[in-house]
Amino acid sequence: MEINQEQITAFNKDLLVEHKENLTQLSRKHGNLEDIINTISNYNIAIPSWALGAGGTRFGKFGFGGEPSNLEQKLEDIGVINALTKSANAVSLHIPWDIPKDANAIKEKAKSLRLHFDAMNSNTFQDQENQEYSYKFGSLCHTDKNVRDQAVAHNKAVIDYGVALGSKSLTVWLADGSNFPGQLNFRRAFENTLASLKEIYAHLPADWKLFIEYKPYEPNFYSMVIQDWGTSHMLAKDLGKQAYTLVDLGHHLPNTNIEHIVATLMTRGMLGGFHFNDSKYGDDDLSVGVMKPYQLFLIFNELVFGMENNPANNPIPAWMIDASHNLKDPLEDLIQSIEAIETAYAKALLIDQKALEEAQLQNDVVTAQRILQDAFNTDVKTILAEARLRNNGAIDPISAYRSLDVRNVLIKERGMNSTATGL
Ligand code: PSV
Ligand code: MN
Repeated sequence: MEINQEQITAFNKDLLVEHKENLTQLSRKHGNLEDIINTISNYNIAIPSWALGAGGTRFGKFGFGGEPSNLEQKLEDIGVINALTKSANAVSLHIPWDIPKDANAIKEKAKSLRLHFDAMNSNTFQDQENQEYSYKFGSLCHTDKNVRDQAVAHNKAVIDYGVALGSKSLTVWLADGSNFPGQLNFRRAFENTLASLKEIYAHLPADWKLFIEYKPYEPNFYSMVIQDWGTSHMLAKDLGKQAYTLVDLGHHLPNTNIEHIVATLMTRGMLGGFHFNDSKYGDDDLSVGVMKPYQLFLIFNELVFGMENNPANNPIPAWMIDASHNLKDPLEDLIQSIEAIETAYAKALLIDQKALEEAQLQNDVVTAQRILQDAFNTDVKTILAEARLRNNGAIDPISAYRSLDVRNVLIKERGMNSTATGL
């Protein structure tokens, strides 16, 4: 299914007058909003190819019909999200879940939907059919060189797929670790991982980046080889200039000050990638902003500050939604996540940075808090709607999705029992 411009324009028609009134009112209160609207309208977040089907837990999976059963259909679904939000112009592929059989044809398909390929993701956390060695006891860290070599070769192949598609980065997330004390020698596992990563790094084209993701626990519950940002940072530093740390919001122990980590990494120009999701307990992968919107806003405050004050040349991070669960229609879920991300971003852009600095220099804690909370408490729905409108997107994407009856159209096209590859 493809959504055309006439459908969006027709949908917007009834909402236009009220929207313009809201915009005038908001501008009267906050002054010129042009810069913020422009920043939001230029902002895009990659959609992972594994988030378009029904997510599951280890206890079960509930289908909802019309799931994309191949990569072409996944691209079409992202095309739908992008047509409505104008904020999702890229896909992040997971290999081998989504191997492009004909790279040129897939590239053309993406181009026709005005999409491109963001970071590639390798997978050495599951065994695949016909795979010679098992990853049961790790991959890049494994005690057996044959296993490490196989995992390195897989990552190199993922880079090659990415080159064919025009991607420019590889994200490595390892499940490697241990469940029981004594199972693994921490230092040997770290050194093996570094040596394996060096081989992968040597295969990177000169204009590529390597993102190293960390996670404190799960699927291993005693130790993870890359457990935290410090470990990721050490590895990236040892690899070279093309390697960076990737922050996934769900990959922290409860109450970790993630905004502080973001600030510290950006001070050294080391924040390369960002995975959005939300959680209450662990790596829950819930829709963005559903649990801790104030934390997300504080994180965006650091991201905005880091992008505007950037002596260490931190690249613009590769943004991706990494959420997946088993209740909502994933397309609606992704649209809600995009809106939550942009809401936090727009609110952070509203912060009066000069006044905040002044309050900090004066140690005026009360004013500093007020500046942040005033921005956070501003309703920015209208800013987001205007940003979308200027790109010919929908004023209200979820309502547009429902009024166009997208899910039922997809069910008619693909049937009730189609299933997507992924988690
Ligand atoms: C691991 O929890 C993770 O966040 C990594 O980014 C994976 O690639 C992704 O989820 C999907 O498994
Ligand atoms: Mn992730």
